[in-house]
Amino acid sequence: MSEAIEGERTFVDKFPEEARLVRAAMLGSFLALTLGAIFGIIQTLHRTDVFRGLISSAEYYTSLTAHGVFLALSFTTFFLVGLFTWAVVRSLDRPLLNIKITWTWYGLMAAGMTMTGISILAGFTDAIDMSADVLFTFYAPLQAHPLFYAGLAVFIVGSWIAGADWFRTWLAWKREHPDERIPLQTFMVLTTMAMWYIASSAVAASVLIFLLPWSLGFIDQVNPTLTRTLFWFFGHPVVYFWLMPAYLLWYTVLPKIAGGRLFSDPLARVVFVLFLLLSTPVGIHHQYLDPGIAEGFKFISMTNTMFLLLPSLLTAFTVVASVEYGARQRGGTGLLGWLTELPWRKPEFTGMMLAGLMFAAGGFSGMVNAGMNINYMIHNTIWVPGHFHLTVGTAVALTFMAATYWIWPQISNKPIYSRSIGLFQVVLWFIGMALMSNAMHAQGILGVPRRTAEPEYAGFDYPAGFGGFEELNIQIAIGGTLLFLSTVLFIGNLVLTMGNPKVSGLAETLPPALSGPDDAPQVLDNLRLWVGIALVLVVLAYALPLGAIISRGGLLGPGVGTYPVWLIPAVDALANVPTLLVSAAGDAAAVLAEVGR
Ligand code: HEM
Ligand SMILES: [Cu+2]
Repeated sequence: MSEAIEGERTFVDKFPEEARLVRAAMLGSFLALTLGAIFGIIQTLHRTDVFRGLISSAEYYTSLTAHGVFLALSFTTFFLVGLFTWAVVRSLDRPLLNIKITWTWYGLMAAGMTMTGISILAGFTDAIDMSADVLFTFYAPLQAHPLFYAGLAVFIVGSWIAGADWFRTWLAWKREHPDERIPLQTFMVLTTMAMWYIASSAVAASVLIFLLPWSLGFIDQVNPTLTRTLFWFFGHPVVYFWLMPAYLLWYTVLPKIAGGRLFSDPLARVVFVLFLLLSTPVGIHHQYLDPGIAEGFKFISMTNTMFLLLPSLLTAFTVVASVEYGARQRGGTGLLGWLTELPWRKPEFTGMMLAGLMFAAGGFSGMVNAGMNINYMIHNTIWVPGHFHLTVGTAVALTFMAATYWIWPQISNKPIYSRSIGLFQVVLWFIGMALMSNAMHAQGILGVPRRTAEPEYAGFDYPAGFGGFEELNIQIAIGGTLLFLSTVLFIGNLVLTMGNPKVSGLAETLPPALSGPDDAPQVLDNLRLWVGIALVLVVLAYALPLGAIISRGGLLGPGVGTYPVWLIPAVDALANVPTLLVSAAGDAAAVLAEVGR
């Protein structure tokens, strides 16, 4: 069944240096996954009161911070920088410009995440006077050790250099191929990174200008509404930063595994451009309940959010059409009969399909989150983790795990240790998540809070509905346990794979799309235009709310003026500059007049 051709060169044969980097990035990602899953099972058993012996309830928040940071920020980002490196080098068919720069950004990202990780984990011991139990959203006035923020800054700078590395490689390719369209995978990487530069600039500003100086004691307070708004300016598009690599796999790899070809290259380009344009000006939809932001701005953000549905619906259509084409190529017929012709025994296929299915469910609960009025019903309840374990926790995480079964042999020349365990593992994730996430949604509707070590309150009973609080707790605990076991199987399988001997004949090629890039209007490849429009939309969505937040709450909180106290001498000096210039000009004129006489 495999279309691997004996003798054809794999990615690692062609680009050994780049393959090493891709492996290192993915291993970093899987280390974060392992740590995150350990905290995941600990906190699941803790909050459901199945087992509270491992951590105290105060330490719950350290565990939750570690879980959020290691999984949402570290696991996802390390995997995607590996994937993007593979995608750029593979689709341009040329090596990166300077592998030393590549290792530099990898080193910065790894160092940054290590710094942040240490600051969080130190919270478990009294031996070191350091903690960062601020959760992955690090809202002020919760304050972490400076190492936490410094690590985040270093991590983000590393990711910026990574983006520059891929842009430079593409520019070099473009000089060699002046009249060609940007290859689809590279196009996807570049649009994603353009979005990432816009989005991450806000969180970098929040960390470097406010939170880091504040935790170092240089400034006394910050404006919490401002730092939260800057966080969510980044916090919404970051979900597309995780999702777009999964889309890259669904568009370019999944159809091939299904035995077909991508249905439409132009449509895929349109989707990525739409994400670049629409994912940033919507972050305020995470702040529907924040005071200090006018309702009108929240309403605009909600409207923009609804537009974001479009590229996801386009994706559902294109990906399903491509898979159906593959099934029909393999002899599938009938309205739904073609489904039986799909390669369900391949973990990479089944994993990605189940991930896509869960994403659809996540889309529905996401619509509830996005509606300004129904959001009030589920805000800050366990419904919200129920939602994003379907999206980032499955659509993204399960796609990445499934893709590993396909990509790892090509970046290492080692066949997967056991593909049957792989298949079992992805199905187990699906079942575990169906249980855990469904029960979280149901508990949320009963009003059970998220981010709470002991959500059962003395003398208070939650209303019953879809099963009571206790019954749903059991479902969450069983689901979480299955997820943890699935992670153990994934990591174990990979470790055993690394011990396999190298073989040849593992190469896989990606076929061109049915409707190729030449059918796409040239303007789609005009990245400058799209970045320009994206920036205009950001200004339209954020200039007024940010202005209002700063004028009402002060740049550094109420009563602290509009700039940091430690900047006062510099600002005073700057304020004097015009006066000095005018008097200097006056003096000069007088001298000139004297000379001229
Ligand atoms: C091993 C499987 C997993 C288990 C058992 C698990 C369990 C949980 C539970 C029970 C919570 C809610 C805690 C609370 O609000 O009190 C939670 C929160 C969270 N999970 Fe997971 N999870 C798993 C995998 C993942 C994955 C793969 C991701 C992302 C890629 C993820 C990202 C998050 C995030 C971002 C939070 C929110 C943290 C916060 O509120 O600050 N989880 N997880
Ligand atoms: Cu959002």
